[in-house]
Amino acid sequence: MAPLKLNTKNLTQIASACKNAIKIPSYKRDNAVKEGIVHIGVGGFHRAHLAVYVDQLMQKHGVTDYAIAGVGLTPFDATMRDTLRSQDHMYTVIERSAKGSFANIVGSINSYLLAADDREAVVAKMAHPDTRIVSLTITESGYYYNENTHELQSEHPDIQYDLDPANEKQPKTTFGFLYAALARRHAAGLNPFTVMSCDNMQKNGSITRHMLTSFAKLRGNDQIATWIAEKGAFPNAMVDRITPQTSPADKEALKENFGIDDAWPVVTEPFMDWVIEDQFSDGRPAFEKVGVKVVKDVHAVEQFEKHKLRLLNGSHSAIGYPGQLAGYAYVHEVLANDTYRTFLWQMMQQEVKPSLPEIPGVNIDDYCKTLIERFSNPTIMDQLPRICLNASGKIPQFIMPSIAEAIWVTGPFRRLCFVAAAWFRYLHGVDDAGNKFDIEDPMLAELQAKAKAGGTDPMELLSVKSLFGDDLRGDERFVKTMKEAMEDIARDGVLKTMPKYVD
Ligand code: CS2
Repeated sequence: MAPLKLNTKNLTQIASACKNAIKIPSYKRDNAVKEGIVHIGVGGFHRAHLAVYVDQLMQKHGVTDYAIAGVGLTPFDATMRDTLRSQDHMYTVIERSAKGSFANIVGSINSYLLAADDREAVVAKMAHPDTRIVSLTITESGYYYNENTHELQSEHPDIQYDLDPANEKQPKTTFGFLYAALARRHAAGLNPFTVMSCDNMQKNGSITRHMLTSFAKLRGNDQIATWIAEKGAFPNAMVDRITPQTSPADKEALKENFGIDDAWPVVTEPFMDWVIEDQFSDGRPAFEKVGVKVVKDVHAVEQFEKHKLRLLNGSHSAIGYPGQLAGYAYVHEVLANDTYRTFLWQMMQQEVKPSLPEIPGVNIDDYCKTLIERFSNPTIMDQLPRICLNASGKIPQFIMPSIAEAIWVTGPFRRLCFVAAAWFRYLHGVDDAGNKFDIEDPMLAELQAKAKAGGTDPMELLSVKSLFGDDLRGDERFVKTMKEAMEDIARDGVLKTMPKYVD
């Protein structure tokens, strides 16, 4: 039988055609529900994470007030708009592991707005009384956060544009939209919505709070800035689910195995996790009913964030940059190399673990073992270029803090330096076999010029203060280790060099 196009009309037929081996939404949608969450940045991760938790709330717990209105801020999001509209905003989540492939159709995204189509409509949606939460997956660069000063990049042309009162109805950045909508809610006597960051950043909520209140102050509106600071809520959170980019083969497999024609399904691992601080300014759904850890103690959240960012995302960087130089394409391929796997294990155990806080009930060694298993999952085909994307927002978050803490306690850090050195080499855009590859990074032009000027001397790149601050450059042991790793990689390549970094 020909595959059935995913849409509301075909839903029951899809379920019966695959003998109900697929979960479909049986809850109310469209005008029968309220859109309590507006989400900016509907990509693979959001569709495999928050939207799945909300789907479970709607499916199993009869929640009707927190359906999601998706928002896309970039022109590239037009494809997501068209795809979702053509499928009544539904899509398939395919979970893959050694146990097999499981498909769920998710219906928690109820509508979608592309900012470029109508910016005012996005502001109005956020300002609507039904909206209780605005959630974000806008990547590190979407926060305009200066890692060195910890302040908003107020000179950035996008922020400058949004700070001009003449543009208040036509914002460009997340903060422009949040500010315009919150000012409108303030005038209407509503509560501020909760701004819920779902990005991989230590203290993601606190950073969002600081960036937004700084924006409001610079906008010259102290009253709104104070109202946001006092009445607003910005929960910190640790989010986790490995979600590769969807490939054409994934769409074909869905047609073949489940008879579903979905223009943009999501492939992910079975594992998912979310720890969030219980700070909400205008209500929230009972996330804990679907397995989310909603915790009162902000320090506990920060500890979970630290574990996850430094062990999972840090290891991903260690797989990504050296792995791409070595010519690998997928995460599981890297893990199949014994030396490389040992390198990762020793980096986590000897160089990252010592600076991590103990969390009651969490065994770090078990956590590391689970990570090795998750990375080794060959069925999800997680792409190295995905892991390597936007490194300037990742290395300072995932690798440098572990190095800085190892420096303070004179602990070991040469493997972490190897990863940073591999990134510096990666910035040349050529792998160890001489093959060119593409790099996506908002700071690419500046960083690539410095990588080329520096050669095997790390000082050129380490002088980028917004990424590395001022302190690291002054540590002789660190600079020497970086230089050695850069020379090793330049001379012999990653795979020949790696045994030197394994005990
Ligand atoms: C990855 C993350 O892009 C990256 O750097 O490490 O997307 C990672 O897959 C998720 O954070 C897993 O929760």
